[in-house]
Amino acid sequence: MSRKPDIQTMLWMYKHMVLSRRYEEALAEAYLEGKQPLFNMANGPLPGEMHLSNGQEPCAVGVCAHLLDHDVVTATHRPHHIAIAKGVNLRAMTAEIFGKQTGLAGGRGGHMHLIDPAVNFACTGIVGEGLAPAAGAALARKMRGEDGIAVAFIGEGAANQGAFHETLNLAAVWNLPFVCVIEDNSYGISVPKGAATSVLHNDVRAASYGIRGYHVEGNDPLRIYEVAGEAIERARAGKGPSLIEIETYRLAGHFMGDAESYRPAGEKDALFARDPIPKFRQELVDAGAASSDDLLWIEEDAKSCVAELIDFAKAEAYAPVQEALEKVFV
Ligand SMILES: Cc1ncc(C[n+]2csc(CCOP(=O)(O)OP(=O)(O)O)c2C)c(N)n1
Ligand SMILES: [Mg+2]
Repeated sequence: MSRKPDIQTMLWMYKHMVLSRRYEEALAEAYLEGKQPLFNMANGPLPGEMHLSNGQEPCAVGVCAHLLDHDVVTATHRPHHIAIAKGVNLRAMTAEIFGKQTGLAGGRGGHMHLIDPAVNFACTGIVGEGLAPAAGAALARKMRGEDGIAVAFIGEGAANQGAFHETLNLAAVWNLPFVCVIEDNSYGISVPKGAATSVLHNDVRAASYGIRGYHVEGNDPLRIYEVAGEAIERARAGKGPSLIEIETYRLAGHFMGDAESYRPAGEKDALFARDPIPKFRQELVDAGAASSDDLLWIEEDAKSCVAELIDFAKAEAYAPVQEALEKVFV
């Protein structure tokens, strides 16, 4: 049932991993403007928290490579890699992150609240909050007899929220075209998974709801692609929801400014040694899927695309102060 991606898809996956990484590097640089030497989160062009997803790119591309614009994706407070892989409008997304009025939500949402109806993508800073709306979207598609499935990305910490269990229960009862993807990066802020979750892998929880559970090791985009392909194909065929837990890792802190003192000595070095981007690049070369020209072009294209996005967003205008309370709950 599951299958490996063709060369075009592999290149698409690699390209979006590189774009995501360069995008977050540029955001990190802009984030630190005005925040040094003393780190003050309120300063600079990007005030507030910033959660980077570097290291977790394989999860986004391995799943989103199977999705179409009309499929719904909800994501988390760590959304950039998923938004990029889902095809969110990057100019409007970057303007949103910089708080500008041409942003996806008029600059009111910031980096944790990106919404792009054109590709059915939304994310939220509330842990576990994307689950029920994604299942609701799946229910709507089923009731209307429309094509399309819904995927909720969450962190492993969110699998301990009530919304996780309630959503999986109803998704199973209603046999929804729904896939829950858990990005297990081992930590919820500073809390290791084992201190918050009674089972080693959350996919075993799928059995409680009578749905299919998958566990993916290795942070490997190709393996994720295969497993997600099977789950998504089942959802499209009316065979019901599934749960995929992917072992991944974040190369950065929980948010920028995190001292990461909770990590065991040597953990960061070990993670960087397993960085999925150079690993995938080598696999593409070994498989004859990419020439050095292809790889150079992908790298250069990502860099110039990101530079253009940041310049664009910085130059955009903020919403007028008198409109600050419009389009928000007060
Ligand atoms: C309902 C809710 N509770 C607590 C928080 C504070 N909070 C933000 S991120 C986070 C940890 C989330 O961990 P996980 O789901 O594993 O995602 P990760 O940050 O590892 O990507 C917490 C507790 C929140 N935003 N929402
Ligand atoms: Mg986590």
